[in-house]
Amino acid sequence: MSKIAFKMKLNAGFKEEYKQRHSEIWPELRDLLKRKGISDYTIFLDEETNILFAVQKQEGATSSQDLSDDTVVKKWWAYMADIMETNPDNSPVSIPLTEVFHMD
Ligand code: RM4
Repeated sequence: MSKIAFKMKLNAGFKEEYKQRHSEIWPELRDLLKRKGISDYTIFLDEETNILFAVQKQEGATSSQDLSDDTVVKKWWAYMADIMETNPDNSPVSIPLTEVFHMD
């Protein structure tokens, strides 16, 4: 089990919408992430910069951002694309972050 982190960018003014949509995350997306070994997944927002900081545990080498071939993920990314910085395929621009400290 490893822990990874990455950042994404939220369009200004969409904090509440982002929270609302995630509070109603699709069960099929949640199930897919779990099946792919992803857990303990939290996203934080820096309200000053609109940077989203995601942290998650993964059982293998697959993160939530590696699932672009999955139909459910494609639909979710298309759903979220209007309020996030995205790539041409609607995937959120995701920048891996480097762990510099950890304490159990
Ligand atoms: C985020 C982004 C990520 C997804 C989570 C559930 O806004 O779309 O790729 O894993 O939602």
